[in-house]
Amino acid sequence: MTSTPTFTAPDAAFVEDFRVMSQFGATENGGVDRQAATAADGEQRRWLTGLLEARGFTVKFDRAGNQWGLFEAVSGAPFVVVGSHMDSQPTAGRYDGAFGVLAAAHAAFRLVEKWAGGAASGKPKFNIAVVNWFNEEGSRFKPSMMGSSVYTGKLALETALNTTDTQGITVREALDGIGCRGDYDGPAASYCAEIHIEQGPSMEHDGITIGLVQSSWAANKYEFVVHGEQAHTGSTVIADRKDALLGAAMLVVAARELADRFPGVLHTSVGELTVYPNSPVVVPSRVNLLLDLRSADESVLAEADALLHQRIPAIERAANISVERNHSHSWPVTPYQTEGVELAAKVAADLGLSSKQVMTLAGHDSINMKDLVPTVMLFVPSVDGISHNEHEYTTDADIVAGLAMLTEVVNRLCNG
Ligand code: HGY
Ligand code: MN
Ligand code: MN
Ligand code: MN
Repeated sequence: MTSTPTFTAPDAAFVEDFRVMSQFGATENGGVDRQAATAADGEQRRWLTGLLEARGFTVKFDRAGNQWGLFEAVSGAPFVVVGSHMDSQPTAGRYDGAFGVLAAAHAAFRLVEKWAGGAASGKPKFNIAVVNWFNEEGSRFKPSMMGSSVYTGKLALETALNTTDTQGITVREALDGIGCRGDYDGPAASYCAEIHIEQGPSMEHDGITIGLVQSSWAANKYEFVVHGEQAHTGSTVIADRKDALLGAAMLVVAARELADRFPGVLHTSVGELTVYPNSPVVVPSRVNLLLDLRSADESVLAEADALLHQRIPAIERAANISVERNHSHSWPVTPYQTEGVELAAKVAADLGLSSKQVMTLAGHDSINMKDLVPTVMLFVPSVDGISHNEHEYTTDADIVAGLAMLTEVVNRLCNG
C-alpha cells in the first residue's frame, strides 16, 4: 500500500481526473464543500458535462436535477444506470460519492471504446447511462437521496422542488441558479450499479479490495422541534425558564443512551442542531434537531423508536418545554439481489481481486434503485474507516481496482 503503483495510461488518466475533480469546492484541510446546488456543485457538474460530451455522451438534466450522461449503442434499448453523487457534506472528504460518479464515467468510456472495436467486441444488449444523482447527502436540503427518490417514484417531484434550505431557498430556485433543472424524465433502466468507499474499517482490516454489498441497514430519521420560550439568561429565574436547548440536550443524551442499550447493533446520532435565536444572552426559544437511528435489525429499530418516544414526556417535564416529532426519512433493511452479489463475486475472482460480502450502514442511491431494477453495489476500502471528514482517504491503487471491477460488472450487465 505504501509503494507508488505504476498505472496504465487509462488508469493514470482516471487518477488525474480524480485529482482535478477534487478541486471543485476544495477546503483548506484537503477535503471538499460541495453541498447540493451550490456554486461549487454547479461548477463540478459543468466539468462532468464537458468530460462526458468529449467522449460522445449526451448530457441531460432531469426535472429533479439528476445529471445523466447517455450513450446509445443499441437504439431504443433500456439503459444500465451507473453512478453515485457528487454533492457533499459541508466539510467532507473527496471520495464520498464523487469517486463513484467518476468511476462510472471512466467505466462507460472503456466500454464504449470496446464496443467501437467492431463485431469481435460484440454489441451490448443494453445502453449505458452515467448518473450524478442530485442531493444524496441531504445536508442542505432534506431528505437525503433526493434525486434518486424522485427518479424511483418514492418522493413526489413537487415536494422535492419545494423543499427549502435554512435560508428559505427552494430546491427549484437553487437548481435554476446553477442551471441544472431540466425537463428530461430520466432513461428507462434495466440494471443499476454503484461503487462507493466503504466509510468504515472492515475491509481495510481484512485486507480486502472489493466489498460486495449484500444488504443495507435500516434507518429512521426524525426532525424534532423543541419549543421553549425566549428569555434573558441573566434575569430569568431558573424555575421559570422554558429552555429549548436544555430539552434538545436531553434528547441528544437520550439518543446516546438508547445506542448503549443495544451495543453494536444500534447506531443513533444527532447530527444537526439549529438554535433560535442562538445568541449569548438569550434562553433559546426553539431548537430544531435532526436525529437518526440505524440498525440491521428492524425489531431493534422499532423497539428503540418506541423507547425514545416514551422518554419524551419526562424530557418535556424536566426542561419545561414541548417536543414535536416529525418523521423525516427512513428506509428498511433491504437485501440487494443475490444474482448481482454472485455476479460481482465472480467478476472479482476473474480479475484476481479479493472480495467479501458486506452490509452498508450508510444510505446510498442504490438503496432506492434496487427496488426498481436489479442493482449491484460495490465498495472499496476507506483508510482507517474515516468518512464524512476532510481526511477521508482511499489509495490510488484501490480506486483503480474499483474502476476495473465496476467496468467489468457493467460490461456483463450491458450484455444482459
Ligand atoms: O446515510 C445517509 O443518511 C446518507 O444518505 N448517505
Ligand atoms: Mn455517499
Ligand atoms: Mn456521505
Ligand atoms: Mn438586555
